Amino acid sequence: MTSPRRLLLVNGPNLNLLGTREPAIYGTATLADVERVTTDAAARRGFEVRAVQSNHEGVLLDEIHAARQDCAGIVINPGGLTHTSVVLRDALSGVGLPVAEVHISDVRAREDFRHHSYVADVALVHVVGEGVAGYATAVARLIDIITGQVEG
Ligand code: CA2
Repeated sequence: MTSPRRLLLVNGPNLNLLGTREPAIYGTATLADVERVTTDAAARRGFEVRAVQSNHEGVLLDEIHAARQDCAGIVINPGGLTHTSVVLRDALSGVGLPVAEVHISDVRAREDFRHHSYVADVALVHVVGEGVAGYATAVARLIDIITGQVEG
């Protein structure tokens, strides 16, 4: 079967609050802006995007599992689950799709507890601290891997 030209975009807990608070850390863009930036970047390469945001870990797991059926890769900002969730990591590893991990803020320059990511070593692409534009970077790098233009 040929690889579907579709990506799953996953935004984790609290990212629905983007643009409403903490602009010094996360900027002023909203979740809708994030989804548009991601969708436009994918469209430039002929891919579509299915976007999900949830504050419930189980919903995110179900969406990741379902992506096996019809997606070629996953772009994920796991939010705070980045630093806590073995089950999210296991889901990503379990579906076997290429993963790009995105963080809007520079987690390396923030509190110590944000320095560890359970997702990092199951992701092939890491984009940190580029703001919302980082989602477009992640899409481009992930599609390069999916289409075989860069080794994963
Ligand atoms: O920098 C990122 O993208 C993060 O994944 C965002 C998470 C944070 O826990 C990670 O350490 C880094 C938090 C998302 C919450 O976003 C908010 C946005 C506006 C107001 C409140 C929360």
